[in-house]
Amino acid sequence: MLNTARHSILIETCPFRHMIFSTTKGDTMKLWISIIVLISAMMAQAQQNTQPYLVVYKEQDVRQLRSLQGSRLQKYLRVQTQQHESNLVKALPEVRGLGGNDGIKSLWILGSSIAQLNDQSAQKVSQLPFVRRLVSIAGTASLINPYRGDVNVENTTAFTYGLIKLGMPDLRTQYPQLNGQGVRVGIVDSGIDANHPDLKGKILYYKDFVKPGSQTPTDEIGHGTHVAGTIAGGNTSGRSIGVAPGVQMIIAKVFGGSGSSSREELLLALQWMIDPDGKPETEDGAHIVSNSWGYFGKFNNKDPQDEPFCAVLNRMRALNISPVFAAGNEGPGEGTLRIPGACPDSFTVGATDSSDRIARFSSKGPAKWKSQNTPKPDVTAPGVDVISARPRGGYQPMSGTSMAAPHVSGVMALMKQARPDLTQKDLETAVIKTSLDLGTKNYDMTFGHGRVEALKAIQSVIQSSIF
Ligand SMILES: [Ca+2]
Ligand SMILES: [Ca+2]
Repeated sequence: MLNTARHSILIETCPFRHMIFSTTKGDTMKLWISIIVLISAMMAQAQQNTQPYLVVYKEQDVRQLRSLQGSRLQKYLRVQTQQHESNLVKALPEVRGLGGNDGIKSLWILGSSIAQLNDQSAQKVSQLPFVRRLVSIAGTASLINPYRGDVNVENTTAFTYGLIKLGMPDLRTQYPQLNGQGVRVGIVDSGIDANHPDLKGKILYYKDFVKPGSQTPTDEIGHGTHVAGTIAGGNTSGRSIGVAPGVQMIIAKVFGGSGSSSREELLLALQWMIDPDGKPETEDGAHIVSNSWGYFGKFNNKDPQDEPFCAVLNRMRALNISPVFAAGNEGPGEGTLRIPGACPDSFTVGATDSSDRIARFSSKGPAKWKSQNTPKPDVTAPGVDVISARPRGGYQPMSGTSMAAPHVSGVMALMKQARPDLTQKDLETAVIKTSLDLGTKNYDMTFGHGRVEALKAIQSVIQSSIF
């Protein structure tokens, strides 16, 4: 509310004051409203010129940072980032609120903040002594759009063909207690139908990045529900659709009806998976994060350490989290991977069909970075005509590497339950070593190390034959 003194100063300094005093009270009000609208429009214009940047702070003790892992690393990064953030706001208070948001957002996992900056403020921030550099994170990423699966795909067996390929019927017989219980799997996707009979009661946390604050799980396009079904779905229909029906899911809804999202929200969603309740002292983060999205484009002008998503995946590994990513549906050409599936720290999955042939659409390696070619994908899994859950009940077939990745996330969950003492990296190594070699002998850029075998992977860690 304006007090009288301030009101009079505003009028005295207003360039339109003569007009104000020569008009009636009603006209004065209209004029003021016009001025406010004009100023708002000008401010909006200025804000439109902002773009999201990663403000990367200088690390105070690089040696200490490299020596830390797990919760100690998390604590160190949070404290350091918080200190830098308060220094940033002290030095340049105007940074807070630029671009119309509530202020800068902490991306502590990278010792960074996300800030909306215009050219002028970006220049100022980059010159602060505690800022290492600014990285633009403008742009979007999209769900890896599935192909509609064959509606005539057989639907009478007790397991989907994908689960049969992995060896799940025998696994369930030999290890009936293995269902992923006690393991937390994160899914960054289009949300979920939380009331689907095969998924009900399995959501530990849900966060809506599309409509912040919305508590009710939703999924407009069905992609996230399908992925969740392959990881955690039960068998209420009489057929098992999920690899690990006992897991608890941590759902980040980042993709709305358009299937596209800002990179900023995706970085924040990956970070949220580490500490969903916002309390670092409670260990409630995801052990595995399943991702069926990415962005496609040339990235041979940079190296992974300069790509924020690759840097986040590297930190997730240091926190003992497996980031599983779909390779992309841009095959069959070589070098067609999406980011983050192309990042060295991604556990990247291509798609096969019911005859163990590569899906034509499955993206192939290598990941062509500026100074290195990274061999990808790591493995393949069933991804053609996969039947899984559909929003509002029921089931539907979909095809894509989006459908292959959750099979692998589910297998990792079973392994984590069987051997919680092993690191995620150990479990991935076991998945690789026990996969079925396809295509040319040994590793190739089409099938990776091979098509995943759940039963063999479990046997290898339980018997510790490779550790
Ligand atoms: Ca926590
Ligand atoms: Ca091979």
